[in-house]
Amino acid sequence: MTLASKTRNSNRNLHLGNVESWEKTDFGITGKTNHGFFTITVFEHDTIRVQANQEEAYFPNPYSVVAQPKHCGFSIEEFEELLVIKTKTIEVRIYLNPFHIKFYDRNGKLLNEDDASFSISWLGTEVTNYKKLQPNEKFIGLGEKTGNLNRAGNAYTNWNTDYFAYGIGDDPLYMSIPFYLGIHNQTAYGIFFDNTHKSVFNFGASNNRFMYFSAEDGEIDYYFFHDDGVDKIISAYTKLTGRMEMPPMWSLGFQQCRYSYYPESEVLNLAQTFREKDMPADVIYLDIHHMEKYKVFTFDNEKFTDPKAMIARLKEKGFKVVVIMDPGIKKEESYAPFNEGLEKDLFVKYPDGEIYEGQVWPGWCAFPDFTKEETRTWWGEKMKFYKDAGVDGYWTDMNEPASWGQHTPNLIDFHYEGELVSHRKARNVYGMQMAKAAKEGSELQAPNQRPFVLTRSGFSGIQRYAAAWTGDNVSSEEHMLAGVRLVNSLGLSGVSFSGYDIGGFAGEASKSLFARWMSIATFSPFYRAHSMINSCDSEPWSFGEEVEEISRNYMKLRYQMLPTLYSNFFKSTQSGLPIAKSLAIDYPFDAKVYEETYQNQYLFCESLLIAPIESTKEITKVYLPEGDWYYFFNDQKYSGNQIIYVDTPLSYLPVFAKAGSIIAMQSAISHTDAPHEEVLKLHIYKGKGSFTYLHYEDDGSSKDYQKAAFFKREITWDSDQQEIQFGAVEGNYQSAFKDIQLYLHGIDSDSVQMEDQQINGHQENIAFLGRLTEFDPLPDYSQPYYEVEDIHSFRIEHRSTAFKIKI
Ligand code: NBV
Repeated sequence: MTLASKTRNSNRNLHLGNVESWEKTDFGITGKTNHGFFTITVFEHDTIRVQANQEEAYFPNPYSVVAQPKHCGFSIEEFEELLVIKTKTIEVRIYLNPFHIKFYDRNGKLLNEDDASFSISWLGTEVTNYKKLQPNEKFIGLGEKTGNLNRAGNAYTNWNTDYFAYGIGDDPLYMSIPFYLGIHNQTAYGIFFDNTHKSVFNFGASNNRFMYFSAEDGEIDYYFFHDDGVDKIISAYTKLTGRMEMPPMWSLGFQQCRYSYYPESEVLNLAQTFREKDMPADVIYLDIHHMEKYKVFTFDNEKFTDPKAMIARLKEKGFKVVVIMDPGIKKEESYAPFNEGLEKDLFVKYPDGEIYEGQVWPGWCAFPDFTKEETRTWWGEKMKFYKDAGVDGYWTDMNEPASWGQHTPNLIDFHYEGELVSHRKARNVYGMQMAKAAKEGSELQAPNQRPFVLTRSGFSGIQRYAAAWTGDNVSSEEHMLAGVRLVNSLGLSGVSFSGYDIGGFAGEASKSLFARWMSIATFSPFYRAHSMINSCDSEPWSFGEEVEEISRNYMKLRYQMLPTLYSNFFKSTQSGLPIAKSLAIDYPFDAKVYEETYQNQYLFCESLLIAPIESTKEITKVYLPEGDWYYFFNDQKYSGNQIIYVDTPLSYLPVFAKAGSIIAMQSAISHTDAPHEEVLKLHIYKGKGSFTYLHYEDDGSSKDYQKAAFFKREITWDSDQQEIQFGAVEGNYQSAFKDIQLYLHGIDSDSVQMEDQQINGHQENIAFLGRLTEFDPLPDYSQPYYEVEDIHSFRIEHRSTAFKIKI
């Protein structure tokens, strides 16, 4: 028998082949090759979808994409062996023999091209798209992945995995986001590979020919994004997969967790200690010991005799409670959730109909099939149990799903919105669907209250349902910095609200490590300390007086920054851009930002450059990109495009304010609901030209902002006119601020003119170390470290009409 007459050899690469026929569709083209089928869809002017399969049907992931293709005007030209689709932003060249694609911008610059010989291929069921490596191409993103900011030369697997105490180079972790950006030749593009099977992204590891993305099974279904700017590409990706909704204000405050706080008296003491020590905080977590035998939807009545009364007392002190929810439902005859799940057919099953059981904390458990709507609704109804006790937020842990043994059998069935698929296709979306159930459950129980869900596992689109944290990190200097990269990478991949366990979950932090971690995390979107069972006390006062004072000062700074932080969260809900922004977003073509020494640096809330540094270092190099920068603690001005040395005693994290930015602050408060002084403190850092800060306020907790109950306005500094313009207010919510205090950084003036009113200012040592202010990062007994530059400051009345101030 000749090779050709045998059935196909699944151990040899099978290319999609030559195009045999094609036709136009409403949104692009579709066609047949000698080994399969393909469809190219113009989703938007900046977004092209490419699908290919061996059979004439596609089985798209129903979970990640929330947008529909839009008629945006495109053309199709036909040449010999080539079809060209043009939108106003992208040109797609589809070569017919053999099938391969090249993407160009509208100036004819090559963005991305298939390896012509292999482009889309199969090896057995494994499907791959091979893309030629471009000269000096950098790769960023891919969500929760360890390693360097630039992923070139490395490969990564997407397979959601419970990984206790992972190493800083280990992969895969808990969450998979198969979206990356390529940057080369002064241009950038993005690719989202929408296949939920275990997938691999190889950015030139072990070869110098191509990068590829492949999945164990399923089809090629990817979205190609291009526009001018990394920011616009992230916006296009999040337009497709959705953006976070406005979280409750309290979830931006400091959060304290431990595995686990109990009994009741310990939880109450913890809350009391925060208040007595004047350390602002908003949230206390109840980890798995709050349950009876680790059974979800129960309280251990010995440890917590009256959870409702306890939570009510915590609320009086300004604390919210977040409870953990693990997916495993204990197999126990008298346990209602188990019986209901059986009765209503809500659990994951073997193909012969028997319930799948795996072992987790409660022992042998059944697993709710969160890929089924009925299960998600049922789960949400069960959450009444927590709502009745006064719980405000939910923490979905172990939702990879994790189980002892870590090898869930692949044959088990998941509903997958009716498709009925195996674990191979469902695993990566399971955690996201549990988070969805928790979010919708919270909304079911309290319809006008914004939900807060924290998740460990997720997939593309998870940002619509939950904040994320980076799982079981370790108390080490390297982990602290790796956490920053993980959060920045999540931000590049659509997940704006994320953070890491401050102090490290596994192991024990040294005094200095904890202090430094607290200061870095002050500039993290999600701000929570957490530690492992049987580890030493890890509250911010547990490491001695100096660490306590440093922590307090940074915690207060966080609460002072809330107006800016909240406004930035709002911006992120609109743009999908992160709050902690890797420098690769604003400076993608600056090679320095990818260097190992500087790759951890990022912009927080657009205006502050944070340079995370180990607690053991007394001095560090910082790379200041293009522009001018003011050292945050004394206003010393530096020009950009240079490397500077900065002293880093424990109390001073290297932070620089960007020249050409406005940072809005308020007085320090003990929790987000506590009253402030009603003065909006606007710090204006002089830079070139004009720049705008979008200020946003609302009630911080309800959904009324969706019905215009917000206060939003642009505040612009115009260098040429030497004036600050307060734009018209949008929305019908009243600002919480009665006055505005202006702080002019780098602007020399001792009086300002507001309409016909002359306002005289004063020189003030407002930088954050002068003893005069509340944001002093230094412990009380230490000497000021820097000389503070004088800064002009003026108090004016806050108005809701548009107005200008002449400097
Ligand atoms: O629920 C206990 C822990 C939790 O504290 C941690 O944050 C999770 O990542 N959980 C994992 C289960 C076991 C950890 C060893």
